[in-house]
Amino acid sequence: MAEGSSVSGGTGRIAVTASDDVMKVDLVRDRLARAQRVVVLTGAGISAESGVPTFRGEGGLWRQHRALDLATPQAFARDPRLVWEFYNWRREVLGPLEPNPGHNALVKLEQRVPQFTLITQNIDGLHARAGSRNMLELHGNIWHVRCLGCGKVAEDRSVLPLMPRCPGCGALLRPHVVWFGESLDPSILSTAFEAVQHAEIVMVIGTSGTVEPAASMGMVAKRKGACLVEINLEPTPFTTLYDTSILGKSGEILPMICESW
Ligand code: BJW
Ligand code: ZN
Repeated sequence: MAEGSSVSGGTGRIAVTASDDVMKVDLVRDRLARAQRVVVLTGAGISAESGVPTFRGEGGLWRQHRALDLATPQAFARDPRLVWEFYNWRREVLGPLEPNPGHNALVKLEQRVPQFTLITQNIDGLHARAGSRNMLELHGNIWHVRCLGCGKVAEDRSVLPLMPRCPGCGALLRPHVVWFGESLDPSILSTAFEAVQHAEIVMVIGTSGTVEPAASMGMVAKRKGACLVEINLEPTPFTTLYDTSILGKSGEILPMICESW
């Protein structure tokens, strides 16, 4: 946690001291210990301490391209080789990376909470590697491919040729991830919103809160009366909405919250 760091409040800037943060950690831990239904929503920030570049931070560039410009159906239609080259590079970067203490703390939390749902926007598969079970991958998984012809989805952890083909029908394969303007899997999305609407506590961790529909989940939970907790390195557009916002690294804060019950 950043001692003496500050967060933008509704009426100006409020100093956050280390002792405030300790109190917030204690408060969140107590609430979690009593909760029956908890949802955790994660974004790229939770994997940052494993070495995964975030999208809107300094690591958001590949060669001269913005990562977000390549994560579109238009980019794939225009130049599938380039987009596959980009995803192959990401597979090479992600392959050796390990879950960090933040991922591991959420596994412990899942074991203690009667109804626990982890909703992640990440495609890196690190939550599953850590051992999280009841998990919804909103934006797909980089280790899965989907055939543009027959629609078959398959796991494939190799670095692929630049124009990989479906062994069944011969059509082009694409990464099984959700690009801008594409719909999320309706059954995953409805399960996620169902969990959010029934949660007593929703923790939003390491996401800039800029991408819909995940960005609205906190708001939906708030309207239903849930207690909202944010963990992020910096304030987000939703910080003032949250009941508790803890500024710092998820890999340091989550173990404090989840591992000392
Ligand atoms: C740390 C940390 C540490 C760092 N500890 N914290 C309504 C209004 C306006 C637009 C739309 C709308 N509904 C839909 C849209 C369009 C669009 C959208 O939201 N656009 C916005 C930009 C405005 N949404 C979509 O297109 C979605 N589809 C959809 O809704 O379909 C229906 C529809 C379509 C069109 C119109 C209307 C309806 C699909 C979204 C798919 C997103 N895909 C990507 C790429 C996935 C594949 C890939 O990875 O290659 O998903 S984009 C990218 O952003 C990726 C991420 O999952 C997602 C979110 O990013 P995230 O995780 O928040 O990362 P960052 O980098 O932004 O933030 C990291 C945070 O961590 C920062 O805050 C740091 O401070 C923090 N941090 N280290 C704690 N150690
Ligand atoms: Zn096929």
